[in-house]
Amino acid sequence: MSQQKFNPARFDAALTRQWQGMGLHAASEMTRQQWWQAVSGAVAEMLAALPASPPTAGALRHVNYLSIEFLIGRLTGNNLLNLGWYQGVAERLADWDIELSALLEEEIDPALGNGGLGRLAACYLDSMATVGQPATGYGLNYQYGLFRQSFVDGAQHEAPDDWHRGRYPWFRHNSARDVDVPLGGKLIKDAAGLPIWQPAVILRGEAWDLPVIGYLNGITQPLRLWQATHAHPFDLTRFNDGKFLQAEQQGIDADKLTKVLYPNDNHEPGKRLRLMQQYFQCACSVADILRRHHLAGRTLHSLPDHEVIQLNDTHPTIAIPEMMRVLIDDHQLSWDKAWTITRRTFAYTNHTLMPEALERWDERLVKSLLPRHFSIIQEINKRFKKVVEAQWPGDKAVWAKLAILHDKQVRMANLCVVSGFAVNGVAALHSELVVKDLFPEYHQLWPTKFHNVTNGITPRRWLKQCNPALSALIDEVLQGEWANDLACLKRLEPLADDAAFRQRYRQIKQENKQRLTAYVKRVTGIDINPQAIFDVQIKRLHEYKRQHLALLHILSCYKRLRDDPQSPMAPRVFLFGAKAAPGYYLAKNIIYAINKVAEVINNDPQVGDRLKVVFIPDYRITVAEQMIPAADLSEQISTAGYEASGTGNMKLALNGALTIGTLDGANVEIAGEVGEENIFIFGNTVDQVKTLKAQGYDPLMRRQQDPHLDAILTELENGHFSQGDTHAFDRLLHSLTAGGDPWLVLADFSAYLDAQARVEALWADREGWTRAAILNTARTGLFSSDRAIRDYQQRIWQATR
Ligand code: 26W
Repeated sequence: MSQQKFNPARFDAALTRQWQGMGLHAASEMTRQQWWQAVSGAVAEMLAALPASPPTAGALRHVNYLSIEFLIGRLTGNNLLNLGWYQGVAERLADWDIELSALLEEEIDPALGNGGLGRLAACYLDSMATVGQPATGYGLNYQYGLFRQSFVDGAQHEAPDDWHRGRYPWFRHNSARDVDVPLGGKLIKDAAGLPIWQPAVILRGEAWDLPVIGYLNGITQPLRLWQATHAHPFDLTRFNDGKFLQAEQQGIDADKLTKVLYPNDNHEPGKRLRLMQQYFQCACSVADILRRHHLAGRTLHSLPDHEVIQLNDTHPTIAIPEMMRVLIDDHQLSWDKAWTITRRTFAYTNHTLMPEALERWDERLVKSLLPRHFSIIQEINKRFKKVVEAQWPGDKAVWAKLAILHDKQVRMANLCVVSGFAVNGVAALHSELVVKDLFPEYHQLWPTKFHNVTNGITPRRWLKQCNPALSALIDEVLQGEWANDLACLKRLEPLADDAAFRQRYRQIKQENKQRLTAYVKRVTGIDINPQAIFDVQIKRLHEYKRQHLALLHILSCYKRLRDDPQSPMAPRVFLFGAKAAPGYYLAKNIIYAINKVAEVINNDPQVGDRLKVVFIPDYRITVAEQMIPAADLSEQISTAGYEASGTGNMKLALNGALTIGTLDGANVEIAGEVGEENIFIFGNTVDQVKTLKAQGYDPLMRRQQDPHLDAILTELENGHFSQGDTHAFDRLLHSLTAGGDPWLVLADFSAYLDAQARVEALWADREGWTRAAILNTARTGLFSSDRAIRDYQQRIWQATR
């Protein structure tokens, strides 16, 4: 299939229908927001009228990407770019004196995810459509996305993000795909002793589709987001036989089910509503997959030949027992047949090693909401126990690790590994640790089940769209398409030695910095110096990501400046973007500390514009798109072994920021690609972290031995940055000292300062810095999500198994 040309006459007609539908008499009556609605609605209508994408190409399995989050960001600009219609639409709008790029700012950013995992899902959909991998994304249509963040006297405040999904022009309610989903109730036995599930309530899942558009190839595939309502709301029979009342008694309320995205990252508090969300998403998706399979006239046995279900972390694990239930109870398959099909259909991606992030559900909760699924999990567990017993006879310790049901809990990751045909980590180092530290015994049982697929990012959004000036320069010198063939950026390498090219590259970075400077002024009122190093740390707020290590560096710079006002320090702007989970008090205290330190530094006349600290509020995809092209330095400073991959690191390097980072996640591979002279690596390695912890690491000793560090911490303690309040940063300080510094912030502090000194030295050599930045762009083509999807195709989704 090939690209569909933009048809201006059709666009005009569709646009007219849009403003007429608003009850207006002329296009000129539209407000700017209405213009955005109308243009998006018109393009969505034209898209819907295009011929359907070709059916599943012969050898490729259809990928069903199940994810509880899809952090898609604004769609209108991206869709126009992928359709190749951006110029055409811009020109039509110019006739009305409307500037397309300004209009795109009207779009609310659909924030249906927390962080990396959700954004990765969005990049993968983009790439699957682009490389021609048939796929459907399945998620939930939350009414409230990730909370809106603001700062009140430096402290994070959360407000609901009601993103008006009801009026989002890209949505299509595909009512033919709506499904009914049972929930709650009890298990009884039929005459033959077979279990029958009598659910308490039937919910309706409405299929709300967003188009995922391949890059210039005419392919459109759905992202299907389920939205819960009551099934048959006016069905009196059901009302009279007590179904609604029963549902109410069990606390099941369809209207609440898809109301809100849980603002959790790496921690699952075991909430009943969250489990209901997970099940609802899985039940709707499994029903839809099977319906598609039946409609194609295929037998159930051939399901794994045509379909694969990729689980984006463990959140959609309940799809496994749901598939078993449907095959056994609704289609009367034997256990063995159902198990063979299920085992060949599911694959699982792990995104984190942190124990608190590995989902576990109380048995009682699972049993009360999903009695039939619980009995299926028990059976899987029982049968698996025999496998373990055969391999490790009598070894209770091994079973305690491998069991799916343990300690009155259901361990979702174990269920995934036992039931799926593939398990993968998301960067080379992470995949190695998945095997060595997390699942060594499973690996012994099934060595070929384990894979690595290093994450990737879509170059369409993360270069072409967010950095148009650099894209135009690349267009000019490469003279060909690169946005779907990112490896060819390698051809830029020789230009790193070309002074004229360096000048142009630097000029683009400078303009991007100026743009960000204006944005910072608009949203924070702070003036920053666009000539300074833009030092950027953007990611969820978490101890392991160590925004507090960056804070210590800021304090160190500030102290140096005060101790020696003549110090030759390069001017720097520290830019942060991060949300903290609302119940994660230490993370919130770190935000507070950064904001309080910022207040003092930014208002110190002695400092002037040599140091500025800016915490940009409400970090989200749209803000990332402004910050990434303007960054000089990319902070990737997690404690080694804890950042599974990182993807911001890839976006920043591709846009020519140099990385300062630990040997963690994909940083290792980025270093391998860009070359060690073009990246600032520091700090304890995974093995050193393990050794330190085993030896009994003592942060207080570090403090005693390092007077500079001690002075900095003392200033945080003594109220210098908090108007005399000596308790303002208690949580943070406790964790760094008496709390044992679990993330080894103090252990890496001096190595971090040394690396920052290397940053300064290279910055002083403008040409050398620009050269390294160009090489970062040229050498990060590997991190395209197109490559990642091809890795999944080759290593995991192969047509036949
Ligand atoms: C509520 C429980 C929970 C547990 C884990 C919520 C969310 C998670 C995710 C695994 C958190 C997450 O986003 N992980 C990130 O995934 C990215 C994509 O693979 C990686 O690049 C990041 O390193 C990883 O932290």
